Amino acid sequence: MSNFDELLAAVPTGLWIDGKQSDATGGRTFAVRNPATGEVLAEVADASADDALRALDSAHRVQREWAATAPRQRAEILRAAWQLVTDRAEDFALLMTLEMGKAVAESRSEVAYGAEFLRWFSEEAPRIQGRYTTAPSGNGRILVTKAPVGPCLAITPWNFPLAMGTRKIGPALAAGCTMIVKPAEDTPLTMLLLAQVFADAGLPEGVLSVLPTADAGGVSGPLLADPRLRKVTFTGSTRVGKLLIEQSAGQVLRTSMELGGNAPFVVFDDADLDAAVDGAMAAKMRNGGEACTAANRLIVANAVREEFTAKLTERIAALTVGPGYDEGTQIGPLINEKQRTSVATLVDEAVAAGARVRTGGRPLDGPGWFYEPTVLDNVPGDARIVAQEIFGPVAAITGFDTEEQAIDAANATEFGLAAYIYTRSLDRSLRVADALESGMVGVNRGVISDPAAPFGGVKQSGLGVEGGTEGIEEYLETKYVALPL
Ligand code: TXE
Repeated sequence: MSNFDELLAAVPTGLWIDGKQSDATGGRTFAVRNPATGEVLAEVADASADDALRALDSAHRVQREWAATAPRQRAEILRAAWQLVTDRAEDFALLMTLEMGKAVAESRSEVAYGAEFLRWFSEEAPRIQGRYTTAPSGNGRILVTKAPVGPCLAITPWNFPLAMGTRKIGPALAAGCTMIVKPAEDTPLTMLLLAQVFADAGLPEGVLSVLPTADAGGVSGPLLADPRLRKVTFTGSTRVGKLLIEQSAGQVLRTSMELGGNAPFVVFDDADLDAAVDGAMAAKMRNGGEACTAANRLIVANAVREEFTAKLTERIAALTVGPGYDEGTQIGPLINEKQRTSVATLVDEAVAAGARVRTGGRPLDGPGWFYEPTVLDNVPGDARIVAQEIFGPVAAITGFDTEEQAIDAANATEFGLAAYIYTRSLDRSLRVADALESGMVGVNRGVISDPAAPFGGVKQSGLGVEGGTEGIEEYLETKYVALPL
């Protein structure tokens, strides 16, 4: 662990307020653990409601000045932060693997992906534009400008500890908003290191705060009730998203919600099956299945179902499971005991209802929250594993006969984030993509996230999008100024 110890010793463990670390009220701390061993990695400051208001004082104090900073200067700070994250990619990757568990190769990809939101939005900052036109009546001119929303709160999950932060921080800072981040209690270290990197990149004090806490609601509640906060942006469960929407009503806060998914992965009988298996491996097993875009339901044409299932089973059974920091590891542990129990229960229930285990199907003994990579076939349509997010390395396969049945099955969920279709027919891919009730559709592609594309869901998967030219709009208000002719 020696290089890990060195890395951990260099990461801030205090609250990040006013451009520096500070203790939490009363010196309270909480433990961050390595999910591969259960060992404590660090004791981190545990923010209270008072600490939250201290961060908001600071964000509010500098908001106007930050909004007035030249877009080019905001862009240069974001670009410098991208460069520093890129220079320290290996530190970020190891740190994420330590606190989140994922295979270090996946952490490295996340660093590149997560950092790119900073570079992408650095390029968007100087391109914020309004419009100017003559009223059709000829009675005046219309000036439409864009203004930053104001101080924002970001609540981020543990599954992508860097990227779920940067895709909120990037557009917020580019737009001229200040931001307070409440990282997930399982993975606060990555965000604290990012805060330090932003300070090194020249970000003025107070523009970005980070509040680790073991009491998420105790920190977010007072912030959402304070009229100085103008927006909350959240990635996490639909349950907590709904709660935050309710709590946002008091101040009529703007909200962006990236909530749970239940992605269908539809394989038609004309698909290139090897490509579909590759795609399913990426869409299902990436990040150990702990992704909101994960292929939750593999819906496969009955004509090719056995061939597809056999090929996928062979690949999944061959995955190497272990601590993420062992270079050969492909699947790390789940984040914590609660998540592993949740995965195990969904699998056990499905099997009791008639699903067939093709490989895996059990938690692994020993320390850490490991679960065997699993394939389930013949999953009954009414099993809970089909209705809710699995968030683990479990592929659940069902069959269909007609295109209409496939579309109906794909849409039979209250969620609507990602969907995937595999077919060689261009007509079918466009027809089905139109019919799917989801914010994103991958056609013959198992990985769709891209900082240059709008990421977001419909139905109970959320509100708003992150990334792309659209992503910055979430942090801008539209203002109309009426002028005489
Ligand atoms: O999520 P929570 P959990 C889904 C996935 C997973 C399930 C539960 O299905 O199995 O959610 O995971 C903060 N007020 N996703 O329990 O609780 C919390 O501290 C304010 C999908 O980890 O939603 C963390 O920062 N904040 C997802 C964040 O919410 C609260 C990613 C997410 O945690 C809070 C993660 C409260 N009362 C889980 N309670 C995705 N969309 O990618 C918790 N939080």
